[in-house]
Amino acid sequence: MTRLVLVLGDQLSEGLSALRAADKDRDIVVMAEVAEEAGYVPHHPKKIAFLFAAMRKFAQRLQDAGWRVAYTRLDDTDNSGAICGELLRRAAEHDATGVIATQPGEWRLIGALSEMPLKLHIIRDDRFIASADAFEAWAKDKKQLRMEYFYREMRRKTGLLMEGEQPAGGKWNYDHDNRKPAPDDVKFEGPLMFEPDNAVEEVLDLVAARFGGNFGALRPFWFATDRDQALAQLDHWIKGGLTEFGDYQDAMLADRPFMYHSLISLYINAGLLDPLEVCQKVEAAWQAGKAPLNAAEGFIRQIIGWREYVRGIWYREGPDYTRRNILNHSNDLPSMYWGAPTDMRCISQTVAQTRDQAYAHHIQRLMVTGNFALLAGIDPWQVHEWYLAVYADAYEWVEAPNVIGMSLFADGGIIASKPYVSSGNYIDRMSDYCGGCAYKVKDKTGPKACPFNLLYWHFLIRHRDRFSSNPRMGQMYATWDRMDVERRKTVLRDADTFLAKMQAGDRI
Ligand code: FAD
Ligand code: DLZ
Ligand code: SF4
Repeated sequence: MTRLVLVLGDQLSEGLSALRAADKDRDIVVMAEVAEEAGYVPHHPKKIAFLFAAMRKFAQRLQDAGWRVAYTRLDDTDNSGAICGELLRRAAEHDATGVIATQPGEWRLIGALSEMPLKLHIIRDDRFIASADAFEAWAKDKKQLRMEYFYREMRRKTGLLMEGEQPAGGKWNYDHDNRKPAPDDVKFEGPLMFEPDNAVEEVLDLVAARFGGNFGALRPFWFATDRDQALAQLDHWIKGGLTEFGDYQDAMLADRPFMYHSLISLYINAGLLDPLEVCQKVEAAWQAGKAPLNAAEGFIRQIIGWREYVRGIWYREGPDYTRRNILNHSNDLPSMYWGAPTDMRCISQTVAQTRDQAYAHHIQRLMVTGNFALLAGIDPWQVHEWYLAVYADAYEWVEAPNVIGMSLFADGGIIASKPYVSSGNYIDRMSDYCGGCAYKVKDKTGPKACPFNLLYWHFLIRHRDRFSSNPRMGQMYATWDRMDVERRKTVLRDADTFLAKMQAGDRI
């Protein structure tokens, strides 16, 4: 009997568990560009184009390898508009009895698939190193799920950067050597930019016609759209960017959006690169003396540590995670997140870069747009939808723990032991944004005061009951308490004025 093998847009791996479980001679691979997936948030046009182009090329690759592929293009007249609709249509067409699928990375889709009137066999996505069971076994008796300890398990499990039972160089974590302030210049030229071929051009025309109104610049389009190109980007970065990656991981420069970052998350998340192969290549570069240990360790930690950890949290916390809002924040997302003019240079730079590239690096996401959203009390659901839409690497399994948990503390501290909040000082130290800003980072009160300076205290005071007993935050409250009473009143009053302006939709 024929079965259908579902391959989603972020499952473009030849070794996908669903493909391994299927039979080339009798089963049919189903791939579909559908309005529902392209529209559940207003995805950045570059993200949609990347996925459609990569899906088309992957389908061809499967066909070349002997698979029968039923591929639906977005503009096919009989396109039902949804993954489940396409499965039902293909099942009727081919008289198929059931569906094999690798577990999707969004609860929304897991729910929809399980309600379909077809026999469904969902298989674990073993592109992740830790299975849900392994994560649960690690998590179950712990009061706090700290990434660092999980990461050590992953090091032992993979053998990456291990010397027998011991971590290479004697330390598990070299972050102490990382996180230097922004350098004057960046020696790495940035990611490889691929010229669109005819197949990509065809997709770009389609996306321009159907999604041209979404936030984000479609062109110039330069993403890799197949595995060979993605591998070329990885090798290019290992040669040129890895050495300095650790040192300047957290630094931001207005005219260098990519700094020393690898720009591979979108390729790993879509399945074009395998996380373990990426780490093994980085380890090999260190072993060959081509990269320092602090850079190799820092990078490998992001992948087998953070990436695996957030996936584990996403699955463990379940479908309601994206609705968490422990701090009861309810302000609307300001229009500056969608490109409306703002006087805050750090935000306007990060948003402009996001609009142009569907990319911002970790610290821009965490300490600029995330930090502001948290301090300004923005509704986490709206923030979540924004991040899910605007970044080319965003899928719920990775975006939600980073946004709801790490950035907004809306999960009550499952991921972060304290909220990632800072005044303008941090941004000033790590970037060149503040120099050209209409606000003054040194001003703590008054009309020119950096909004981060005002909102930082406003946030801490709003949530004093929750955070003052946190051992890592006591110092912040002690500083506040030592401040002159009048000054404290002025800070809170100016913060209120700023928030009222923001709420009224005025330019901030
Ligand atoms: P590099 O800086 O070169 O890092 C190397 C790799 O490590 C990345 O490619 C990625 O695979 C992995 N990585 C690093 N940090 C994380 C992390 N916190 N979680 C998971 N993987 C990580 N990453 C996504 O892939 N998709 C998202 O939707 C996403 N949303 C985020 C939202 C917020 C608020 C924050 C703070 C972080 C988010 N991240 C997300 C994590 C991180 O910002 C991106 O993985 C990274 O910026 C991708 O760029 P890069 O490939 O150049 O990464
Ligand atoms: C993000 C996305 C988009 C924009 N379009 C499609 C699509 O048309 N077809 C498809 O199979 N997948 C798409 N995706 C990725 C899915 O949304 C993703 O597989 C799920 O959200 C699970 O992570
Ligand atoms: Fe951002 Fe404040 Fe610096 Fe302006 S002064 S760039 S608002 S941190």
